Amino acid sequence: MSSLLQNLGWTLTEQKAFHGLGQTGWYPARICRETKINYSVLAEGKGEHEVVLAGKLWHEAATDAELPTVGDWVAVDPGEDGQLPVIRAMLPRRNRFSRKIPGRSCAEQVIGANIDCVLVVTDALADFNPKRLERYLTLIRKSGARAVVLVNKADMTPPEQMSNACQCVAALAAPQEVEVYAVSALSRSGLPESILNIPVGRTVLVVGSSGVGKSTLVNTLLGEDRRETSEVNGVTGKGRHTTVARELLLLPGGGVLIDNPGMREVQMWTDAATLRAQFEDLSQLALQCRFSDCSHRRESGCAVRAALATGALTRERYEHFLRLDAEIAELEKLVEKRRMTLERVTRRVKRIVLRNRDDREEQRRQLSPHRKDISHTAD
Ligand SMILES: Nc1nc2c(ncn2[C@@H]2O[C@H](COP(=O)(O)OP(=O)(O)OP(=O)(O)O)[C@@H](O)[C@H]2O)c(=O)[nH]1
Ligand SMILES: [Mg+2]
Ligand SMILES: [Zn+2]
Repeated sequence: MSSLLQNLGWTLTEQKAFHGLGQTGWYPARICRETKINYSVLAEGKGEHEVVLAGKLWHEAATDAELPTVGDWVAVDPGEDGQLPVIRAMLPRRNRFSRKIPGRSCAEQVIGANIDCVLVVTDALADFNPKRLERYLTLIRKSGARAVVLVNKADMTPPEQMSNACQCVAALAAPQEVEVYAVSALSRSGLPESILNIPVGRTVLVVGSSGVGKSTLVNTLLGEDRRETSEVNGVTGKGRHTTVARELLLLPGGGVLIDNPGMREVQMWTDAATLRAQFEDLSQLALQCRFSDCSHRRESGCAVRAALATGALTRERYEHFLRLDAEIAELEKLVEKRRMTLERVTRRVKRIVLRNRDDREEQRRQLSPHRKDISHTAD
């Protein structure tokens, strides 16, 4: 078994899935970079190189979330001489860390695949935002990866502010669900052993807002300045979004890091069932309301409002519960809109394919006027 693949996290599970494809000419690789058009992968004996995605995979993916992304294991066909190798298959994902695509879409964006630990970097200064951190923790829980929060820039922050921020983060989840550290990515101080020495084959995904020090941390762990970093000017915002592309990097000790561009938004991608499930307890409680059609607003004998009165239910959660149906309706509208857009795009692509075929046939007919009926043999 090859050592580069093992360092990248290749296990018997991937080995079996790859062999299951039954293609002896293909080789396994892990995606380390993604541009608008192409991918870069790391593979045994070939190092990092550019590949393209087979059109078949692109067409078969029902959503963007099903397309390969950084961290995915793929099977690559070396292809013809002088042409780029082609990704022919994606191996099943162990897990993925996703958010909602920014903006009004409801679609899922996969930030990284096959992730053991998500490292959220923040500071105790301007970036500190418990609501956003809570959303990160929910998304990490959904991925099944380990959650670690680094409150960075300890060297330039008053100690009390650092410890307040750390306590606040720790209170956002159960103790076994999150580890929190006050650190300085610049000076290495405070970093836990599990991050300083990421075990061979383990993948750590680094996320957080722009300017919090993700790339600085990555450089510190790599022991070299591989990733560009830059000053943040709080007034002009200049220097923001220094990192523009996600990248998977192999550490000298064998672990794997994925550096990300800063995220402005961390929203849930979700469906109606998940939304409802969050309020399962309140739905149960609502069964005890005096009126079966209780709106939980002003009726007497309302069990939900009774819970609000005792403080068992917070006002925030109560209001969210009242908005639930509206939120689900809104979500379903967005899902429907995306479905229709996809259908339109598919129809357009089909039209173009057909038109191109007609053009080619027309050309062939002109070139060989004696052959009459080639339309059924073309393509
Ligand atoms: N004082 C201090 N400055 C830091 C620390 N970590 C990062 N910085 C500085 O913060 C600025 C931004 O750091 P980057 O590593 O570029 O931030 P980033 O999270 O990668 O930002 P994007 O790539 O835009 O998402 C740089 O000037 C770093 O030198 C730290 O621990 N202490
Ligand atoms: Mg960066
Ligand atoms: Zn009620």
